[in-house]
Amino acid sequence: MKTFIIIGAIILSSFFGACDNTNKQEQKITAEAGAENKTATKNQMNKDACLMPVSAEDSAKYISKKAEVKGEVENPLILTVDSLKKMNVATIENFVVVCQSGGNMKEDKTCKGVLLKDILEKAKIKQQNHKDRNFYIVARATDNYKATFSWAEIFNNPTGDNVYVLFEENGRPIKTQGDMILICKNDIKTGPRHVYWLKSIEVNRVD
Ligand SMILES: Nc1nc2c(c(=O)[nH]1)N[C@H]1C(S)=C(S)[C@@H](COP(=O)(O)O)O[C@H]1N2
Ligand SMILES: [Mo]
Repeated sequence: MKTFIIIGAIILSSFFGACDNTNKQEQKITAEAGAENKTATKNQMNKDACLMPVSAEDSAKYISKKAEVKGEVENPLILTVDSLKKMNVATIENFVVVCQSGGNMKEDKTCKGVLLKDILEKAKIKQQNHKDRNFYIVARATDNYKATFSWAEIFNNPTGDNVYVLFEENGRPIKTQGDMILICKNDIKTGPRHVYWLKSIEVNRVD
């Protein structure tokens, strides 16, 4: 009789144990679904934010006529459309801005700009020696939107031949996103490192 009771208790406890487990699994699945939903909502919100047209009022207050090149450089520069025109100007064809969410935001048949590499060579990064090459470069806009590049990307990688400061789109000066836009033509999604209202290019050394 005693044995039966013990066996019965074991069976019962394992049954409830299993139930408890199932419950936990269900809870976990519900939590995961919740997180996925949240990510989906967030993605949608990001997409909406990217698709939101910038009002004329906002662009008027954010437009920047100058872009400063500063930080760890020997010759700080102030870039303007006119100063860029005096440099080695390249024409870029069929440049498409693709948001991180996947949407096509803008297509330029043709645009004109100067390589960031040429600009930084003119500003001359303060390299103390051959191994002093851990710099990061921040392209910043007046609304504090920013994109980051590394020294190696610009000076020791094909990306260096794809990063431009634009001053003209489709044969016209850049108006609402003006005066200059920094782009990285070979990025998978070109939206994130497309910095309009460009106001500075800062060179920083990694400590
Ligand atoms: N200054 C600034 N640049 C920015 C942004 C911004 O909010 N401010 N948004 C970025 C995002 S998320 C995308 S997808 C593209 C959109 O470019 P478009 O406005 O030309 O379509 O610009 C990028 N550059
Ligand atoms: Mo975006």
